[in-house]
Amino acid sequence: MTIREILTEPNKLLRQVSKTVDKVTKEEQILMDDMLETMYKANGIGLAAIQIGVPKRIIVMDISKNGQENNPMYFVNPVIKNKNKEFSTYEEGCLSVPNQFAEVDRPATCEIEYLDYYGEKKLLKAQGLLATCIQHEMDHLEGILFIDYLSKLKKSMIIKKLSKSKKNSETLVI
Ligand code: GNR
Ligand code: NI
Repeated sequence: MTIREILTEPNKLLRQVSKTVDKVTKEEQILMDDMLETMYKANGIGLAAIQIGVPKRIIVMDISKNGQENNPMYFVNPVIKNKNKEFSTYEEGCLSVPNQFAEVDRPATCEIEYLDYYGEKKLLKAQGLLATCIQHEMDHLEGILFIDYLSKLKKSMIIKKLSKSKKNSETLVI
């Protein structure tokens, strides 16, 4: 397994719409293994393939608590079948928007149809953090980041901060 670099905003690749996977092959399984390892290393609870620069409709997640046994979840070509009319609010973060957090409203529950690690069709009924996280990840497949739901001012402040810290880290390398 390989740890891959996580792309951070601003980066045009993160705005790309990811492509449907024809078939879950060994190649996709290796990608999912790498994504999971990369996500664990970064202390994240979810990761979409585009965050490591691969525009495929693939997501990995693990929302198990620290100290609990790992519970990796794999989603290929996920589709939302049902969304609650009621919303709930979570403070979200994103590995591609480092160190920035903000409250986002999303449907409180949802049902997702997807292919699992072995290419088998599954249905997941999600609520709570699971529902929030899968919706956050599915946004990545459309090139959407959580900061897109914030006011223009908040969003531009965050992008400005991230651009600055990117510039600074470049300077350190030189
Ligand atoms: O690690 C993550 N935590 C998180 C917290 C609240 C809502 C969504 C998330 S997903 C995020 C990892 C990530 O960026 N996935 O794309
Ligand atoms: Ni994210």
